[in-house]
Amino acid sequence: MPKPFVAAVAVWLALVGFAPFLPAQDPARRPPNLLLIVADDMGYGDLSCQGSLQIATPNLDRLAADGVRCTAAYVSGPVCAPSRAGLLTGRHGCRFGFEHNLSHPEHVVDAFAGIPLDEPLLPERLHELGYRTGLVGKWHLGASVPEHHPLARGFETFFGMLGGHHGYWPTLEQNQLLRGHEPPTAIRVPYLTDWFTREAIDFVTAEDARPWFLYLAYNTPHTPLQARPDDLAACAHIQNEARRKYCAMQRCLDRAIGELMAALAGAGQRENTLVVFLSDNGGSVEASHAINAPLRGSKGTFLEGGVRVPMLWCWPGQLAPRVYDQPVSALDVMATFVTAAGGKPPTAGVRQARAGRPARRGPIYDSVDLLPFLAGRMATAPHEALFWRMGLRGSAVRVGDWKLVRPNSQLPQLYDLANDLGERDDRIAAEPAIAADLLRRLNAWEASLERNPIFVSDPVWSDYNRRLYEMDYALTQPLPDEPRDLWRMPPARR
Ligand SMILES: [Ca+2]
Repeated sequence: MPKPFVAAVAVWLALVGFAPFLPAQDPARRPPNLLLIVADDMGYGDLSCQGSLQIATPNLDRLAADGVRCTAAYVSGPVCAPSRAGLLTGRHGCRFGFEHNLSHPEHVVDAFAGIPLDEPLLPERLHELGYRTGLVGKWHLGASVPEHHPLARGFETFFGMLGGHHGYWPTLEQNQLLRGHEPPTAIRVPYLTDWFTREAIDFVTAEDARPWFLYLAYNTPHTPLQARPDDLAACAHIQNEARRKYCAMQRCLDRAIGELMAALAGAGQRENTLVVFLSDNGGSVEASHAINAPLRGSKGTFLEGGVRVPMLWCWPGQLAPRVYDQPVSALDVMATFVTAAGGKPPTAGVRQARAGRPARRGPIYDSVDLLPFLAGRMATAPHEALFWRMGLRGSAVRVGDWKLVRPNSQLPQLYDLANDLGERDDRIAAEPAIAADLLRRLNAWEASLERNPIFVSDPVWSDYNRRLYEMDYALTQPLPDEPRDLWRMPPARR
């Protein structure tokens, strides 16, 4: 059959609405499916490919072995909501006032308790590029006005919860789950991690010719610590009860991801799907007994254990397996996905024109397309500097191997990550010029932010945060049957 005729028929079929029945496009030209899997509060050291001796994660290890494992991947916030706000916009949440964990005190204007509505989200960008877009799991990016709902922000389908946490054994009487805007009418799968996986499998195997983007935002292994009995039994050797539950939840998550990957392969989509896996912030050492070893710190701090997370990129045939050590950011997911989808993301670091604002006062993006770096076509570092701030907790900056941490509860600290990954040797007195340069950069970055925080979290977190910095951390992996309590927290001062 002559090619022009085939093309004409294809155009005609598309015009009259038969696009779903078109034969599969050439895989080399069809944009990839994009699967973004986010774990919640997972410790840097809680995968076996990251050194865990207590938790076997064969399925995540396989993604790592078949793809790129980033050892210096950062999130833009040390807690859930600001990290996710950066992830889905490609902009540091501080730039648009979203720098604390989402709360909605009485005096806050409803529309301020979420991502400002003039910030386009990744699913909106991908939807415009012809993608089918879905969210399964945790939203936590605003629910106080209808315009904050995931279905109003670029997702065609949503199953999950609008808030920041959820019990793992939902009942019809007790759950905060929604399918779209409606509560579920049946408990489809008893354990929530498995239910989300079931929904994700349905999404990725649905009959639809369009490429898809799925944001699979598990709340696992965030508290409450509630595990399946079979996973608990498999972790019976772990002596601390909280740690045992956490490890069991982690075991379940790994198995779930294996099931999802098998479904993807069964649908013939594995080769044409770019999978990214990361945690939204560091492990919560106090609440969950997560392990961030060899990093010091916890969720909530700007120490490495708070903001450096496991991150895996897997795209068979496009990304050769390797370990990548340059600093990268979850902020980069936006530009990487939009570019892979055939779009053009805003250039990082350059003010953009936006309706109602002159370009000189327009938004700055922080998102860099990582594929040339991860594929080895570019050898330079994707970022010159990385910044963090939560007004009530402090701020930090990393340039090269140097990192300045400015917790509100303590004096500034300077660490040489090349020689001191555990951040135990404060070099601020020995290296005043480096400290001054980093402080200058941090101040300049703060001066570039467009807004003050549009809401703040409860001040009670400030004292909690002090204790997180004063806590003793285990910087080595616990043995499988470790008997010591590695998770002691200093007392509150009140
Ligand atoms: Ca989290």
